[in-house]
Amino acid sequence: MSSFYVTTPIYYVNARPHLGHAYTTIVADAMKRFYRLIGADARMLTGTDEHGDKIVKAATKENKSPKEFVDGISAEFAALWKDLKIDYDQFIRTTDENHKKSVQALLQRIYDKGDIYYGEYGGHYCFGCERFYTEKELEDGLCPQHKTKPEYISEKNYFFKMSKYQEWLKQYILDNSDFIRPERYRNEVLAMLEGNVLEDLCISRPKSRLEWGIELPFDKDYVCYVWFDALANYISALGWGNSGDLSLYEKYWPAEHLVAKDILKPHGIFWPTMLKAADLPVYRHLNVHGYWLVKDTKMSKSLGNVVDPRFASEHFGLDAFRYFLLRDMHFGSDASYSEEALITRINSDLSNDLGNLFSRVLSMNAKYFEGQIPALGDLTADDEQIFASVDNAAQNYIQLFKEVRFSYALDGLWEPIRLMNKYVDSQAPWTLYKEGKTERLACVIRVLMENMYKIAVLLYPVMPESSEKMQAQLGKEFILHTKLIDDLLTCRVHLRTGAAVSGASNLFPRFEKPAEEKPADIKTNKQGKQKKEPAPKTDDNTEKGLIEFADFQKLDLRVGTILAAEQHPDADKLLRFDVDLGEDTPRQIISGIAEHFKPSELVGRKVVVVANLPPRKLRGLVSHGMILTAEKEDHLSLLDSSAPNGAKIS
Ligand code: ME8
Repeated sequence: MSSFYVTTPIYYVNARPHLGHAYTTIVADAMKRFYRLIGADARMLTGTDEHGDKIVKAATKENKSPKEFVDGISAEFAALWKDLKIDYDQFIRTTDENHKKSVQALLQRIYDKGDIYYGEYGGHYCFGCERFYTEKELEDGLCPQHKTKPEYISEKNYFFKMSKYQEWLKQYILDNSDFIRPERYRNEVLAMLEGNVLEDLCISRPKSRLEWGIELPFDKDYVCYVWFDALANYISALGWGNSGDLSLYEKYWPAEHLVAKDILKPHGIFWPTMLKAADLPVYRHLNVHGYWLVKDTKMSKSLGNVVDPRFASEHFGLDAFRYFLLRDMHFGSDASYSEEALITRINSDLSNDLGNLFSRVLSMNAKYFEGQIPALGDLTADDEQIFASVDNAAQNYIQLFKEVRFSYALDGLWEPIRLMNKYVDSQAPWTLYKEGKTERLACVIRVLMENMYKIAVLLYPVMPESSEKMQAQLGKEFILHTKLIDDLLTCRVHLRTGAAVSGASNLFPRFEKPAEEKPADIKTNKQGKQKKEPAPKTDDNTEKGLIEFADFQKLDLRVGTILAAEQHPDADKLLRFDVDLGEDTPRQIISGIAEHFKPSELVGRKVVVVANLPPRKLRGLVSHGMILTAEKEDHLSLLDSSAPNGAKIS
């Protein structure tokens, strides 16, 4: 059985996980599931990158030791992957003892080979990127990523002779056209290698400046540069250089790496040259994707537009969210995230096309054949066209998935889905039924079911739970085995005549577009469907302005602390808050109190929050609750409480 090994970047633990991290991890999960589906022994690695200046700074800001701090955020990543049902095999942390041993083994090996030397270096160091920049790389003297002025640092350090491998790397990329893909990133790396530009890489930091790192095996006064340490995770996770047991390494290396464009250079240049210097085979592919933007702007904490993947997946359904991410981003290019785009995609592709097909066919089958799979008869040209269209789409889908062109793969799969809906209309089973043409009716329904089954199986990597559900609705249990995909592509019949199938199907509920501003009469139910509030009953109590105790009990009032406060980017009267309500992640709350308070004076204040209001969009930002205030003679105060965060007021 062939093997397959996909990796995500190991994420920095200086920030909480967001949509961008979730995207790469979901893609890796979909790739692992895809390779399992086509019969490979697939493995997935993710984890956290925990050393370096950045982390020390973030920990100091929260008055925590680096270890205490990294444990907390690393656990948040792991918890998110659990909620998003990511099927990874291993979660590596660069503070793991085994990883440290590997990094030291790799350093020692390259040192022994003579490719690491000691020298003096002066350069422009960006603390955000944790790397030195050359004069040429700076833009107007600023770091191109962070737009901040780097610090000029001069010190003695260890260097990896990266320049020695420049020509080899260039030739390797030229000889292997999809080593780095899509092509634009291959070209970017080739451009970085034009001329004699590659400098040696500074791979140490003196302990006098930074202690939070892995000690160099050949000089205890230095720790390893965080990128050298981090990149090694891809092999240390397989036991290379730490366990003596190389079975995982031998089985799974070389890897299929997944990263976004921000870390192209370390993965496209540092890593292959490090591997080459250590006489190890380079990775199979570097798959580079673009950035998720929000309203064409980079997500950033200060803009308050950071998308919470947990909320989106809970609200819209995990599979629908996964489908959207893989379908709407053309792998390699940037894509724009918005709830409107997500809802449009769900309603058109999932509810209208796929969901509708399942629901129509299964309910007709319940009506015409008492929910049992009817027999396939003689096929007409129209029937053949359906089989051919699904088979053709399936072949393309598999090829495109291998080429990490997920959006095209899915787009292609939707052609037969739409064709099947048209086939239902043109074959008009209801007329066949009325006219008593039972054999033809049976054949039409069976043609549909067989092909719906194929689509359901193919969708497993993207929508695993829905795929299993669709197969179950067609009377099939999903069991992965090495011949599954070959059978699917070569056999026409997979279902059993007479088997009982589901009589109905409601796979993907429709969503209404979020209303802007004050939708006071709108409530959201569990599936996120919006419904009108019933008109209030006017009884005696309501006339007197009294409410029932049961009505009061509906309010979920909670104590919280404001962690961050800032002006709403698009509205003078609104402020944006992150409020800690004792939950896993702080809540974003938008409140119209900008005329009464300065954001800076609110940070750290205790507040009372209505915690069970439906999410509501205010000038583009979603508010997950309401901060209570008290007003007298135009003076607004916050409701204070000394109770702990999350305490319920009753
Ligand atoms: O760079 N859109 O960690 P990191 C899409 N520790 N993907 C995004 C994104 C966005 N807006 N924002 C982040 C590091 N990502 C290093 C990696 S690997 C040996 C060391 C994803 O926490 C994307 O995968 O900054 C990107 O490459 C990664 O998060 C950067 O994560």
